[in-house]
Amino acid sequence: MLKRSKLLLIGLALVIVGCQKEAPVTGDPKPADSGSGSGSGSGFKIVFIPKNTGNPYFKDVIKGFEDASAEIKASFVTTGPANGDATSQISYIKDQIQRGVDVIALAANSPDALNPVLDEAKAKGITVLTVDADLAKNESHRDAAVIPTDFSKLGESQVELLGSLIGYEGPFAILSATTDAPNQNAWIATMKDTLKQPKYAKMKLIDTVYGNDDAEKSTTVCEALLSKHPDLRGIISPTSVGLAASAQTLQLSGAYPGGPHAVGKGVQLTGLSTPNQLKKFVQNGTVTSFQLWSPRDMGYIATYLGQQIHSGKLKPAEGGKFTAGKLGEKTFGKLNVVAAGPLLTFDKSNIAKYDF
Ligand code: RAM
Repeated sequence: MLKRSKLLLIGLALVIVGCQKEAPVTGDPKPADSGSGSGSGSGFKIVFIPKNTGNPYFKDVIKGFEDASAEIKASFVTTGPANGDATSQISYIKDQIQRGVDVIALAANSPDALNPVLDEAKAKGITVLTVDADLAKNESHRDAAVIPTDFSKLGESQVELLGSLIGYEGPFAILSATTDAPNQNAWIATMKDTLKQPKYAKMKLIDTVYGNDDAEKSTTVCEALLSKHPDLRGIISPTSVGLAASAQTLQLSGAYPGGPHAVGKGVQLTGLSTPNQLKKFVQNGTVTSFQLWSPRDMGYIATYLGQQIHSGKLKPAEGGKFTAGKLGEKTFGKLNVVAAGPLLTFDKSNIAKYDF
């Protein structure tokens, strides 16, 4: 264990150095069409507020907004807080109300802390969409939601994936985003339900920790998990930041299956992240497989949806349909939720063909 702790310390130092190389993060609004000269012809203004800035996952969501905004000649900007705290988006939403945008799309950091400011936006005639993370049990404070995939199946898919990697047996932990994150909390709840099925009776969830969608914090909590539970068989990290940081930590610790410091069969790490962030860890054997969807499609669909609701052409209602540009017809589910696309599973056999 001593060796593992020392390696973890070296790992932390490397991860911090790695993080510092990232592009500087700014909370200033960024026009999507800057430089291209296109995308603002219609006067229709849409803003996307991610959970936090500097997360590659949201950069892909933003690309989708940019693609669709260029097609419909909307003026798109993105702005957001540096961290994913429950209340961190409030001042950004207020600023956008002041700017007089037509649509505010946001990945919510809290299921309920934003209710008053979103009501203020709606009262001013702004269409409010949640994208990626919805307002669980507070859906009346937005007009519609675009979620990445069918959430009812996600928790089960993640547990099944880890189960298949560890022979459906052994202690495992969850390394999540923030304690308030509505999407991660919904998935964790369905993971816990799934564990009640007899098939998973020998898998024991022994710890749930939070890396706040921050690479450094995720590294620290992953290191702590590895040293606190030497018999750990698996980690599910259903956050793109958490999974990438954990993969780096696990690689440096050597505790992955077949690694130089693996205890028994080693730790299987899985969860949700972008293929580009995880590619090297899958190719070098630290991670066997993990999942995600297309973040870009979500932003693309939300742009078309926001425009059609705002223009009055579309009234969201369960079973109702609309056309999202090149992605074709989409249907509202319960509570005006639109699921963007399928859940994808990545491993050595297919990861090279994905670039996002
Ligand atoms: C992080 C965020 C986001 C989630 C992905 C999988 O980027 O928490 O909300 O959908 O991970």
